[in-house]
Amino acid sequence: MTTTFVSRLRASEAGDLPLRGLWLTCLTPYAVELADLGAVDWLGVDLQHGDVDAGDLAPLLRASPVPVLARLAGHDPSHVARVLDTGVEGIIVPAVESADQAAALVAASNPPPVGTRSTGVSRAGAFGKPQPLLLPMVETALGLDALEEIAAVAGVDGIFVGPYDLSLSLGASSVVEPVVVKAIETVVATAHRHGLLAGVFAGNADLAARLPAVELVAVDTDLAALRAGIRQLFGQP
Ligand code: 3PY
Ligand code: MG
Repeated sequence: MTTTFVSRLRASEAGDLPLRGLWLTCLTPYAVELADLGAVDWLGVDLQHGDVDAGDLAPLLRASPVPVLARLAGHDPSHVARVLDTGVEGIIVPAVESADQAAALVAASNPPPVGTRSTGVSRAGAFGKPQPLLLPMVETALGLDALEEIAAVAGVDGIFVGPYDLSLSLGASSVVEPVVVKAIETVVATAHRHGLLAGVFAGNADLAARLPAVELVAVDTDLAALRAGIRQLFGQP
């Protein structure tokens, strides 16, 4: 892990602010190029929800002035490889619930001898980082139960929390219920104890104010930013 982005992430463990990302669900490369992303540290391109597909990644990467992480649609090894082939800085993988799943993701992300990822002509070959980050998401009760084992899998770089799915899975009515905030604290403390990065999707100012120190925070979505900007422009409360 030798990229500037990763060095900045590591440095942020020493007490700097987290690197703050915008979660991209619908913006086109044209909009990314022209939006003012001066205060944004990274883009999290969401391939699970929203309107963006793996085929949109290469143009988004060309347009983005900041590092791009992709949140995958699932665990399928061919999807993992195809996304990594675009040259993203890392992948955030939804709902990882066991060490076996985490190990399968390590295998899907790495060529032999570490894994089974095929090699071929790809954008990553020309522009990608040698070792993109692998960030499994813990966002279910099962994932919480398997947290120690997931964090201990060699090749996992960090754990990313999805508070919204986590709150549903824990039967909480909101992401700021104490049971959810406590679970987030546990995930972050466990990741750090294993020497891993920790990240959280916030999407809510009250939750952001309650978060423990982490390296990566996805502040909110592009859609939330658009809605807020349009409301503000038109003076809508
Ligand atoms: C969650 O909170 O469940 C997420 O996946 C964030 O996008
Ligand atoms: Mg989720």
